[in-house]
Amino acid sequence: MNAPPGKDIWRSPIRGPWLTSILGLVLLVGLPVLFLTGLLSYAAYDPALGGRFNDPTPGKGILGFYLFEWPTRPAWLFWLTQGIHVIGGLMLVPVLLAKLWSVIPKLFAWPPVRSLAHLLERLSLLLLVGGGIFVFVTGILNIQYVYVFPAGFYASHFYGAWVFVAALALHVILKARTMVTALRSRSIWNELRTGLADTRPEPADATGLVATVPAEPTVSRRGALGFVAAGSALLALLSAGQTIGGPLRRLAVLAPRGGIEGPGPNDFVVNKTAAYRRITPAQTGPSWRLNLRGFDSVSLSRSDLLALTLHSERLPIACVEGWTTVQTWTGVRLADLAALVGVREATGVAVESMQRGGGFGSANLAGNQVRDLRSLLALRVNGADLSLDHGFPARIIVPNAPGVHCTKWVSRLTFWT
Ligand SMILES: Nc1nc2c(c(=O)[nH]1)N[C@H]1C(S)=C(S)[C@@H](COP(=O)(O)O)O[C@H]1N2
Ligand SMILES: [Mo]
Repeated sequence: MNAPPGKDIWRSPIRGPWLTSILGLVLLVGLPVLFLTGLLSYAAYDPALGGRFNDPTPGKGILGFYLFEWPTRPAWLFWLTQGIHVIGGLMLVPVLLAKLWSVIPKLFAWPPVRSLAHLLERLSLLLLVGGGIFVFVTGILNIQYVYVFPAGFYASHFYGAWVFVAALALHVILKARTMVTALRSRSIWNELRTGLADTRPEPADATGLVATVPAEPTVSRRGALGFVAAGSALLALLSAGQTIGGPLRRLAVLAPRGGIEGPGPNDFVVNKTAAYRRITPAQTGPSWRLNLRGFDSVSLSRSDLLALTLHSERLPIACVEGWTTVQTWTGVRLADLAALVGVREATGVAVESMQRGGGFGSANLAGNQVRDLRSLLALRVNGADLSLDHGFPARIIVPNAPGVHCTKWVSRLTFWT
């Protein structure tokens, strides 16, 4: 075989099929977990709503084949699945980078195309690497508060994930045998006991990963894997507090809304402030009314609402961006509000807020969410009136719903009969 230009640049003596395969194995376990929790997130965001949608993206019809009625129990399920998705995703970043590093020489494989099969394989790698980078970058940008998605985050990340997973499935099929052979070629326990002095290159083979002119080792395989694991652990430590809470919250420096929670009743994470969403004092003042529609129409002031039967529930707000906060909310049951306009068994509700423009000013909730007796139009939190930033005069709280459906500054509820 002809030598590719510059092939001898890649001289690390630890690069080889075993190292690539062990990193691949971690991804093979981790990526399906991310995919499944991601699918669940999307299902929570856009549950079966009987012909109505929260994600209006055209064409997601086919990919939405699995959507179902997202349950309201257990109340912490979305908290858990989304926490795993976001923290697991961050933890896989060092593994993904190490995996890419380990196969760099393949980018320069020579000749670039050997056969039709080889061409197809390389094209699938383009989708695999491109798709992988795309889903990780869109996910990280979103949790970092950087919204730069022309097609919207949900659509971009969701479609991207399907492309990535399809390419991944093909890659796994094509590489399964090589991977099994490579993993059998060395014992992980031996590697973890092998220091720098005894580190030798893997035998040259057909994978083209092993350096033809290996350099002296500067790190053992154990050292390299330890470095990757330490990177993952550090990312977890600096972000997990935003979902786990407690003292860990102080450590969540990588989470812009991890935030320290104060003793004040309203002193917990705010996602979008009233000022950011251009909610004016006039809108939230005494002239505010809640408009209810069902079989009848009713308009209620805040004092009308406070005079209804109030209920308190301790429920989380769990955001798709990976943070969760649990608070005690007090307000009127959505089911009671539906009954006020003559709707006994609502099949859902369209929630609208006073927000004009920007995202998340409205949401559709399914019938099971309206009928759950813990679902509230909250007026108070932790014994105090809601603050403006937490949605005063009234906001939605639904058990196990993603935070994005806990609409703030609500002005109208239209119950589906
Ligand atoms: N009207 C309106 N309601 C909204 C939002 C918004 O941008 N506008 N953001 C939602 C999102 S994404 C989340 S996670 C929660 C956060 O609630 P909090 O700011 O009270 O913590 O509010 C939800 N309600
Ligand atoms: Mo959110």
